[in-house]
Order: sequence, then structure tokens, then C-alpha cells
Amino acid sequence: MTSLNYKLFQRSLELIPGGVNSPVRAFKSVGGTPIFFKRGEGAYVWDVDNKSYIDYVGSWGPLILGHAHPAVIKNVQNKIKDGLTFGAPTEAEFEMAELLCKLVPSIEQVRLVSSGTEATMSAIRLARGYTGRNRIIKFEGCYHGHEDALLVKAGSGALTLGHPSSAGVSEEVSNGTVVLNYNDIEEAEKIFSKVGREIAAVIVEPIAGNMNLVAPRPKFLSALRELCTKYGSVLIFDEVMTGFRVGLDCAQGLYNIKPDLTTLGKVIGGGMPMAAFGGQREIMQFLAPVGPVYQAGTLSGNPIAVCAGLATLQMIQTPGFYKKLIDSTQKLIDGLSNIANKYKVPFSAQAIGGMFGLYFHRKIPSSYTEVTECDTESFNRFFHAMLEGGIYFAPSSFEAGFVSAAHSDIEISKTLQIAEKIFSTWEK
Ligand code: KE4
Repeated sequence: MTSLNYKLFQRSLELIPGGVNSPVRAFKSVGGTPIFFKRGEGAYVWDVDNKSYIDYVGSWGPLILGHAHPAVIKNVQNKIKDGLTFGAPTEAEFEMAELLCKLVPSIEQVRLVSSGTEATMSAIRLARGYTGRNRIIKFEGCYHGHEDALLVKAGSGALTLGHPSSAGVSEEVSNGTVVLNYNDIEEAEKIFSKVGREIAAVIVEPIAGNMNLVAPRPKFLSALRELCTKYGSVLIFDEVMTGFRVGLDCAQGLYNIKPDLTTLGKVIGGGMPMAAFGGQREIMQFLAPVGPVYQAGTLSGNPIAVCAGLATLQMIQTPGFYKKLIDSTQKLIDGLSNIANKYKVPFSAQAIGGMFGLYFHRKIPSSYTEVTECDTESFNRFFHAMLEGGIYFAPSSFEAGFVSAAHSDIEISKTLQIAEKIFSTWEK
């Protein structure tokens, strides 16, 4: 009997390019057709055929509390009765600004937007306006949303689909972007010694989560900090994914580096369209309506999205929240690694905070090149076997995975049981 997932997908293909509203959802690299979800609760999602899955995507990171958390739903329900949007300042967005400035010390002023792409696009423009320079540095495999200047050797869906440098991005734009190798300090030092005074900004995922998970090598981030300080370039930490995912003080707190600007998204919206960028007051004051750098948005700071975010940010401040999240994530990773090793499957994994990477390679990759040496075909086989078993991992070997506060020992054990069944009969 043809599943409703499949029927819906065939119909969607007619009216939506690729049948999806964001390419990485299309199952292009793992094969098969996407699952259409209809409900989520805690660590679980249900598809339109009523099959349930333990969810390790969490909408690509926002759902750190799990699906439909009662506190988030209640906050949104209470607020929505007063209207959805005003296109004017509201108290809720001031509360969000106050909270972000309190939780992220490097943020002295902040502007709310509706997506991570808007946040990074605006941060780049602000850095160019503030420095009067044009060139920016990004790193191969890092993804910062689909802003033209950043869709050069990008990660996530661009990498998944094999087009890291998108069509439609003009030469003039991409020529302003210098792409370096993540974790390669010497290369960054060499470039800065040559053109440092032309560099408006370095934008970096402090923990790369869009070429699978790649952790920063010791001194990589501090080297970028020193270079930006020395040459007057703006250091932008793109924490859209890592912000509040790896700890209450984000990746910048974990590694004790103070960026000039930070972009945030995902968790701060609690599942609703909301993101932000902020940092040094002196830089932020270049933004309209105070300064010459224009940036705007009809639904920026939307009060309903802000309420979902505020409820989420309140919950993650409860004592012991991150210890439990980190313990659950580590239990998953250790369990998967031990089982793979038991059956001699070439596999490794790592976790940072509530995010993780799975690699079909004996060695955990620390560069984009090493990620491309992982066995994608094995990942795809593992992905579908787990999916069959009711476990939903990201449908791409170039994405990180996410655990939520709703994942208990029950879900972790169930996941490991399914993995054991798969690895015990793994054809090498
Ligand atoms: P959005 O425009 O998708 O809200 O955020 C863009 C973005 C910016 N920076 C980082 C570090 C990000 O990870 C993202 C978006 N992440 C992807 C998942 N890897 C979103 C999933 C998708 O594109 O559908």
C-alpha cells in the first residue's frame, strides 16, 4: 500500500521545487523520499502514516526542549489572543533583547530578525559598513544561510546537494569572499599578512555543524580573534546553531573567545521564525535608524515568535538543564561508538553540548577534507535502517544531530537497541 508520505511528496513535486521548502529536507543525498510530519511531542514525531519516530533533528536545532513543550505552547497561546504582529515596538522584544544581552556578555546591543540568513547577511553588511572594507573570510564547509556572499563553498544543503557554490551568485559578489580551510591557522595568518587591511570580517561557525560536526582545534578561534584585532577586522561568530545549544554561554563561552558580533537563531526562537545579531555597541550603532547601514524586516521581533523564544530561554536557565542534556547526548554517542566497535564497523562519533556528529570513518574528522573522506554510502544505509526502526537522524551525512531535554534514557536505550540490530548484521 503506497504510503501517504509518498503520495503527498508526489503531489508536492508538482507545485514546490523538489517538493520541499528547504533543499536539505529532500532526502536527495540519502535517497528515498522525505517524511511528511503531522505532529510532534517531546522527543517524538509522527508522520502522516501515523508512524512515530524518535527525533534527533529537532527542526535542525531549535527544539532544545523537544516538540510542543507545554511552557512554550502556553506562552504562545496566551500571547496570540492579543494579536499576531504590529509592525511597531512591543515589550516582548525588549524583554528578549534584555535577556540576550544578559546571557551573552559580548552582546551589548542586539537586533532581532526572522531567520539565521537574515542575521548573517545583516552582520556582514554591518561589518562592511563599519570598517569601510569589502572582503570577507569564511571557511569551506561552513554554512551561514543562503546570502549570496556566503554561498561560496558552503556546507549544509549546498554541500549535501554537491553545489557548495550556488548558481546565481555573481562573480562580483563571490570575488569578495575569501574561503579558507577550517582549523587551518597558518593559512589564515598568511592571508591576513597579505590582505588583512582589506578584510571587513571573518565569519565562522565556532563549532562547525554544517559539514557534519567539526570541532575547532585548540587555538584556531583564538588565532582568528588575534588576527581580527590586529588588522581591524570584525570577528563574527555565527552561533545560529551553537547558540544555547552547547551551553548557556554559547560556544563563545565554552571557548572563552569574545567575538565582535554574534549571530543567533534556532533555539532563541523556540521553533518559531526568529533570529538575532548583536555585539559591540560601537558597531551596532552603525545600523539604521542610528547609522548608515540599512537593515529592516516586517516581522522582525515578532511578539509571538519572541514569546516562544522567551519561554525556551527561561527553561534552559533551570539548574542542571545542560548537565542532563550533555549526559544524554554523551550516552547516545558512547553507546553508538561501543556498539559499532563491538561489530568492527568503521564508525566514530562525537558530542559537544547537545549536538553530535556521526562518522563512518574510524577517525573523527577535524577538517572539511577529512569529512569528505567519511563513507557517505554507509551513512545513507545506516540512516534508512534507523528510519525503518523509528529513529529519525538528519537526512544528510553533512549535518549535525541534536538531542533535546525531552530525550530520556528510554529514548536513548531504544535508539541503541535499534543500532545494535543494524550493526550486528552490518555488511562491511
Ligand atoms: P536559517 O536562514 O535557515 O534560519 O539559518 C541559516 C543558518 C545560519 N548559520 C548556521 C550556522 C546555520 O546552521 C544555519 C541553518 N542551518 C541549516 C541546518 N544545517 C538549516 C536547515 C535548512 O537549511 O533547511
